[in-house]
Amino acid sequence: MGRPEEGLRVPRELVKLLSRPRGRVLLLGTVQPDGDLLGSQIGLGLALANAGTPVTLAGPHPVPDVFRFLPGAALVERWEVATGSFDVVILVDCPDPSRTGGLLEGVRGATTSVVNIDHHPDNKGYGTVNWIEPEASATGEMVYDLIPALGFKVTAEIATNLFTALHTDTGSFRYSNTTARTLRIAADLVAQGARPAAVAGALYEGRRVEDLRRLADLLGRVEVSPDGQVAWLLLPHGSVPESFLEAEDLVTYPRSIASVKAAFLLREVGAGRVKVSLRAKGEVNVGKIAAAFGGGGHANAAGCTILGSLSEARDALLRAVADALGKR
Ligand SMILES: [Mn+2]
Repeated sequence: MGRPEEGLRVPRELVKLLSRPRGRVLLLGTVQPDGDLLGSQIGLGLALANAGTPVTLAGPHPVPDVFRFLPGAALVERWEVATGSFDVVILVDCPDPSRTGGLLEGVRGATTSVVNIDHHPDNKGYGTVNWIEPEASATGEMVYDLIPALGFKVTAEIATNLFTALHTDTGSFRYSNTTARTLRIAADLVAQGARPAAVAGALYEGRRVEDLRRLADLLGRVEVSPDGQVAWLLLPHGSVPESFLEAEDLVTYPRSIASVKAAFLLREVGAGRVKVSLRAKGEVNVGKIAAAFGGGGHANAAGCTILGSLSEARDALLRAVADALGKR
């Protein structure tokens, strides 16, 4: 099987910059890296390394346990501070440089080329070269087209990383961003060595017994609005371990209720700060709601941080969703 014919147009300056990069090259991640970010970062990093370009992979947070199965995950260094500048810094799936936790400022010298490859519609365009494709289901789809455009090969290890990127950002090929092209790319990645059952097993069947019991307890605490259109889960500070949150996409459970049009997960992360994950099914644009609170994201998946108590944050979001549904 060949590559899907309707590939993305890779900007020429990007091809020029990355096919034979000069100097020190860094692939830089963000706080709370997800499967799309890591799969894209490691997949592109391996492709460059295999072609003879030494690369450094780093990010402000460690690779979550659930993604340690990715071939090459051990290459990703965790940096608290940046030590010295790089000539080329590549960011994937990163809409806002503040998500690098200050690392981009630390590695960006006067002549550094910053490459910004992303599918978030609200990307801030902070790169020297920006390639933004909001129609792509995952940044992994873009890297899939970029690697052959650079003249590099996709190995089984790279295919596994990119397949995981598509798999996680499409909710296992269930969400509305899943297109014929997404599935053709996934099929091609399987032909090139990605193993769907192994990826799904690593992502969803690695629970410990106590994690399953914790999940059962949390599902019992999902709340639903009287009209059934909004559902949410409140997590008080310190109530759930970080590794559990990284492995479980908890907000998908309130979203899974038939009548629900918008769902959110509210997580108290410290004194008066609540981190919010928002999900929708097409009728409500949660990217706009998140943006109103200083965050951002996609129409059906977004996030923000709200200052206040859990109940204050919940009430503010319920008002915002009611507005979006035209109910006030
Ligand atoms: Mn993504």
